[in-house]
Amino acid sequence: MTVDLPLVARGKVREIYDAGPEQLLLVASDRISAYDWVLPTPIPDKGKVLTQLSVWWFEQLAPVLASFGASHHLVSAADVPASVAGRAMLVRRLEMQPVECVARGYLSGGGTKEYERTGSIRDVALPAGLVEGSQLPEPVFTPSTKAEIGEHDEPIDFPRVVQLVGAERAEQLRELTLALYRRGAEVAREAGIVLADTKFEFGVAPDGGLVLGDEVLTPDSSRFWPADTWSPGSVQPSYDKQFVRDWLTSSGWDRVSEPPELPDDVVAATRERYVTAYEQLTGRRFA
Ligand code: Q0Z
Repeated sequence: MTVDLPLVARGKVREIYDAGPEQLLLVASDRISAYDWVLPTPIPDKGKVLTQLSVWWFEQLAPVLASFGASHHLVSAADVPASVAGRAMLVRRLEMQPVECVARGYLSGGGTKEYERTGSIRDVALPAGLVEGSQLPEPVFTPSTKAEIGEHDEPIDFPRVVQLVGAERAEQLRELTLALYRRGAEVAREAGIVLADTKFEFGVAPDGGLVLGDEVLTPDSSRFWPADTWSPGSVQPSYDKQFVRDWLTSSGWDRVSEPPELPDDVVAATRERYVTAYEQLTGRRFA
């Protein structure tokens, strides 16, 4: 999986390359992360499934974006180097906004902690009695800022978003994030998947227009739960990573030392989950 372009950035499971003054190449690997580690065992086709899912979502979300006078960064998933065919997107180079735009429709993880401490999430008061996994009365915008490498993103409140990007842009980010989440959750629910929450990243084009960037509505940027077993009151099984988490937990791994290799059956079952998610959501066959 070698690309003859200058490397711009490397994430846990993806790389970005310089594809000229106006474009970047985003490449999704088959690496998988769990419990803040990148595992030594790749999941075959994971990068292709996630890239193709993102491409499909960009098409689905185009009308929502257009209704806000915005667009997405995808230029082409076809016109990419042969070595990364299927797992790469050529995108517009943007000035990325320093805010991670998270929308939550269900209580989970950090959202549950915040609710238990304050009875609200960010500026939004919530009814009593919600539990891990509960659907929220309305989706909530819960922005964060990108932390230093190795740290978790830091939750921020709306006034902080205004400080970072200005009042007009902040409002546009919040309303567009919620509109994209609502549409994504509706489509996912029809495919038997609960979209508990998701993170969008936006950039600004040279003409000042707001542009949806990065990957969108993949299991790596979102919490996907199987709808048929959704049952508030405990931590919900992850649609994609549950076999991996269960196996790691039962392996005796301490989460401090280097993680062990995954067995073949866990790899195969996990690959199947990614492919099934893609096929159920898109109605397309993964090839
Ligand atoms: C996205 C990231 C990844 C590591 C920068 N269209 C764009 N223009 C400018 N910058 C970005 C994008 Cl998408 C951009 N990231 C996130 C992605 C590996 C970090 F593949 N960083």
